[in-house]
Order: sequence, then C-alpha cells, then structure tokens
Amino acid sequence: MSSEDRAGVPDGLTGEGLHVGLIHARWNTDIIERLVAGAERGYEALGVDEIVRASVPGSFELPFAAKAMATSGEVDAIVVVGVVIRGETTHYELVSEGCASAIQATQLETGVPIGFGVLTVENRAQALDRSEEAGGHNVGEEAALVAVEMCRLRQEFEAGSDDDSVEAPGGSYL
Ligand code: RBF
Repeated sequence: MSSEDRAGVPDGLTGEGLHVGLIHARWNTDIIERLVAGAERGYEALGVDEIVRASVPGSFELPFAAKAMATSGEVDAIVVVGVVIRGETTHYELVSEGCASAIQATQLETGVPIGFGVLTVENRAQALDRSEEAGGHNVGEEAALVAVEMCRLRQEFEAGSDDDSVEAPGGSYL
C-alpha cells in the first residue's frame, strides 16, 4: 500500500486538552514496542494533555480493557495496540476477528473512539514494515491520529456545528 492510499490528517487537528488512552498487548513484544512508540509519536505530535496507559496479556483481552477504560470517564479517546501473526498462531482468525469486532462494538457502545492499532499480518516482515520509525509507516501512529480525529468529530456533533463540512444537503441537521 502506498502512502497515497492512506487517510492523512485533517488540517488543524489538535489533541490539546485531551486525555487519551494507550492500551497494548504483550505478544510479539519487540513489534509492540515499535507500535507503542508510534502511537506516542502520533499523540504527542497533536499535543495531547495526558496519556493514560494499560497493558494486557494478548490482543484478545484488548476489548475488555478498552471498555473498562472507556467507561471510567478518564479518557476522551483510546488506541489499542496488538500484533497477531498468521504464520505464528493456529488461533489467528479467532484472536484477530474476536479483537476487531469487539473493539468496534466497544467504541459504538461507549461513544469513546478507539483507534485500531492491531497488526493482523502474515509474517514478521509485514509486521516490521507496518511499525516503522518516525517518517515511515506505523499503524500505532496512524491509530493515534484517527482516535483524536474521531474524538473531535464527536465533539463537533455534540456541540452542534456551523461547519459546512457537517451540513446535510439542503441545510444543517444539527
Ligand atoms: N495474542 C496476541 O496478541 N497475538 C497472537 O498472535 C496470539 N496468538 C495466540 C495463539 C494461541 C494458540 C493462543 C491460545 C493465544 C494467542 N494469543 C495471541 C493470546 C490471546 O490474545 C489471549 O491472550 C489468550 O488466548 C488468553 O485469553
């Protein structure tokens, strides 16, 4: 995937004043560390106020921890980080699909956006390619930017907005 295929960041996006969560699993620790560093980079680039941290054994536990953190009232947005490598686990589908669908359900139920920084890949080479240093491709970093963007989108709708970009055709519905 080229960088042109990725989402990019809206102009003026800021994390100022936000308390954000960062939860990581501990399987494939070396790659987890690279993704966590990426998520921190993303959050810090946007100037978030505080990062609340937690760790869990495996990616299957990420949704439980995310729900606990989301309902605590302590954070405005969360990033979850994990690594599931198909070639190294017989449980690939169970762990990756269980995690992804439960994370989606959790953000919809709680209203706290959750950036999905979980790598589900074929092998370690792909995992390394998606967890690069600053300036490269890093799924943890992307997830942090997404979490903050979705938090701001939610805040805009909650506040009601004059912004044309959230107006329905024919007029604002807020
Ligand atoms: N957790 C991960 O985060 N990544 C993995 O690749 C992974 N592979 C697993 C393979 C097997 C066979 C099992 C039993 C667990 C695996 N887990 C993995 C751990 C899983 O997310 C969870 O921590 C455990 O199943 C305990 O609930």
